[in-house]
Amino acid sequence: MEKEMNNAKKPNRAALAEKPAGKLPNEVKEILGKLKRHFGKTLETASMEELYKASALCIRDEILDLWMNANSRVEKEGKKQVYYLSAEFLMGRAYTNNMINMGILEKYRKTFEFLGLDLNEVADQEKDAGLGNGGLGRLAACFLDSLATLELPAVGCGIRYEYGLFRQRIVDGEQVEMEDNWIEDGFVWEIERPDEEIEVHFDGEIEEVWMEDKMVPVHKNYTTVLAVPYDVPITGYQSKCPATLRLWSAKAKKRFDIKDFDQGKYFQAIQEREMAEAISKVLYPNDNHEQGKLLRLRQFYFLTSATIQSIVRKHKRLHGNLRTLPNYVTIQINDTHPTLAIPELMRILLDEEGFNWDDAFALVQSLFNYTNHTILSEALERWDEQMFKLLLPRIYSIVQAMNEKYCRWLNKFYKNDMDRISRMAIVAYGQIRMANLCLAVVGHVNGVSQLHGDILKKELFVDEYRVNPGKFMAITNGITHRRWLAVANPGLTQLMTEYIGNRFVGDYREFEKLLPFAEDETFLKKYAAVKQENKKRLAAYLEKKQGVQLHTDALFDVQCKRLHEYKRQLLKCLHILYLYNKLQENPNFITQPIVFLFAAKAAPGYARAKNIIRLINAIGELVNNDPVTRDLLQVVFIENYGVSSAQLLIPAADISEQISTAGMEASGTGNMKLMMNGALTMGTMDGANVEIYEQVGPDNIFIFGAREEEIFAMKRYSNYRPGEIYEKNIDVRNALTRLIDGSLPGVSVHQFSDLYQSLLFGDYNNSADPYFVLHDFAAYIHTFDRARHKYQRNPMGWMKMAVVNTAKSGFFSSDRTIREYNERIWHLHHFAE
Ligand code: 26W
Repeated sequence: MEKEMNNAKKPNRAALAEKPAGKLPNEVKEILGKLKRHFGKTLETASMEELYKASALCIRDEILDLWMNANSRVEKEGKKQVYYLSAEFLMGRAYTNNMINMGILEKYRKTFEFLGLDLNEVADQEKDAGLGNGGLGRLAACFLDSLATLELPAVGCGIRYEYGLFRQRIVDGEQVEMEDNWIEDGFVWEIERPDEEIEVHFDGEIEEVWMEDKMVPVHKNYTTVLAVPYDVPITGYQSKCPATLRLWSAKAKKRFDIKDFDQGKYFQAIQEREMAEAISKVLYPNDNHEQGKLLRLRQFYFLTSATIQSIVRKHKRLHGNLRTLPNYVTIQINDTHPTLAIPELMRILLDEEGFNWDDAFALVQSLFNYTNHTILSEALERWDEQMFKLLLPRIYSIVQAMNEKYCRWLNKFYKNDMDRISRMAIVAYGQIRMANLCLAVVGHVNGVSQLHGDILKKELFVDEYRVNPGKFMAITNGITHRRWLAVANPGLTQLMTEYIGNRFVGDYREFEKLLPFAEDETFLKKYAAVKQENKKRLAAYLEKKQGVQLHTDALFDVQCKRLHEYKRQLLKCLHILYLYNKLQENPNFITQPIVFLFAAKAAPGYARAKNIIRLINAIGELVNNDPVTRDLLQVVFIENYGVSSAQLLIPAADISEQISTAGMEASGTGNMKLMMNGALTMGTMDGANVEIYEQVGPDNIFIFGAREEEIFAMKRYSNYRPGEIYEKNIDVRNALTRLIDGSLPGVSVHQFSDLYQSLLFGDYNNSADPYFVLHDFAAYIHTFDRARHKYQRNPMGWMKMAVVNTAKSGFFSSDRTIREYNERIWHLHHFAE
């Protein structure tokens, strides 16, 4: 085959199609076979998309061999598995990633070369699986990659949303949301399992019925929704134990009773079908803001009931007795969204398996663990008690019973401190609080960075911490360096391989071997050249997608993440307005060209966040067109930020903006991706930034702004006065004034007055500048100045810092994170053991 391929000078699909099949390389023959069987096409007639699918199906075949073998061994040998329950899995594309993990990337690159095609172009046909909003969903995806790579038996369970997170367009500077029907043309990696369908019951009422010698609750008049699992094999690097992503899809139950179709019932039947199937229709696009919608509660019960029933069913088939379940299964709850798994398992144990309360509760306690991902109070999941009771009557009565026992137990500790106990209760003031339910039950509660873990103990869950300190821990997040380096940055991967070999792909500890080369000038030059190529790659993408021409010789400053006030995209906006103002006074105020790249989706209902997007685009129009600034400053908003655009954007960055108000970003994971790809962090001491600082040391990072304790104190004593900063600091005043004085093109003077107002005066439910933007403004300006001077005056010194960042980023591999979860919580054995 090698010879054949090398001989092919100018490959041409039409010419190849003429060739007798016997003469073709094996991979080509296989692709041809898939084209024929699945699409009735030949090489000549197939579209790029069909070529992508045909080749993906070939790759899938190779994966299926490993996966089926691993699954049967895990069952036969009774290996313990982790079930990672999550409402979101932000997977992105699988194609190139799978090829790297399977060690077949070069083989396929050559195959496509032989066909006269570029592998990257084929890979571009795949739609992103965007079944998540942001950090929490992407973390779940990185974890699956690491679980598979470390060969720890794992199943991720989620919802097969027909519509993922909306696609974002910018029209006249504003965000417009469009549907993401990612599954419309088929998803090649999944396998439907109709034989493992599960019934989930909603609504109705509970009746106590006398059975044998006791009263048993019986659920009557419920409505049934079928949950159909679709399994996706998740490869790991050189792994013989792929993980499984099991996504549940909702289906209406077929009506067999002809009487149901009597007059009148026909309409109702179809309506019920639509209601049932609405459950897995669409991912809620909110990030960090829970609205308590009925359909969302239905989604979460659907996910958790189907998952728990399938775990129970499988365990009974293999081992008979549910009392041994904790020897074979451990369950991680990704934030509170899948918390209903807890009362659902209680229900099955009590109502169907004859357990008494104490035995059932003990079993449940040893099975579940909970990860918290946010301390924002508006993100904490609470349900209206009446709504909950109507939708899930039996689950409600179990939660009530849990609450009673928990409060009684708390009363032993906090004697008659009713205020505190009602704050800690699961059910109170007409609401059901899911975080409190988790705290009352699970074995371990973890935060996602060291700082976040401390805040959980000292602030958010302080009362629970006093009762049960041993439960709390912090496990710092990570990212899979396969996707975020090997797939996203082939240039750097190749360079690293040249210098330290390729073992780092499977072993994150190898990253440090790069450290000595931070002193090696030849290496630094090559590293800089890779960065430059990545800037050009991004520029080509943006030119094609948005018709924008990037200044590729500039410093690239990148802020990419969900749009949220606490992440302070507004601080960046004020910074750019400040530079604009200074340049108006003095056109030589800076001489280093800077490109400011923003990428962010705002929740469709979050008006202020959407207005900040409008502001970014208005600032872009101002500075990109002003003759004084247009050669020095360029502001670009990248549309439709998601996993695939992140893979292009992150490797091109010089500066990584991580400027959240201290204490508010639980961890951040974009910060890790950017660091690994050699961007220097401009950051507050927040989330995992603190640990990036510890890894790279003060000389290789730019830290500024109020610390968490200071923010905490200002909030507590209500002594923060942004108005005083406005009075004293003329730069703040001038930047802010641009928001309301008609300087910004394309909008009315009133467009941004809400932003101005919120910073200086606050609004109906907030104090002025609740995220301390003005407080940190001066420190930010100062620190950014330091960074741009360094970049300009000593480019090789900058590259040296960048290399230190890459070399020290191994700690942030999710392989390290998963190892910690396993050692401290799950205790799974490696597949090979
Ligand atoms: C709509 C309600 C809602 C509430 C919270 C939706 C989504 C959430 C998530 C918990 C928000 C989230 O993604 N949190 C992020 O989790 C990441 C992974 O741990 C962290 O790195 C981020 O700091 C945190 O914001």
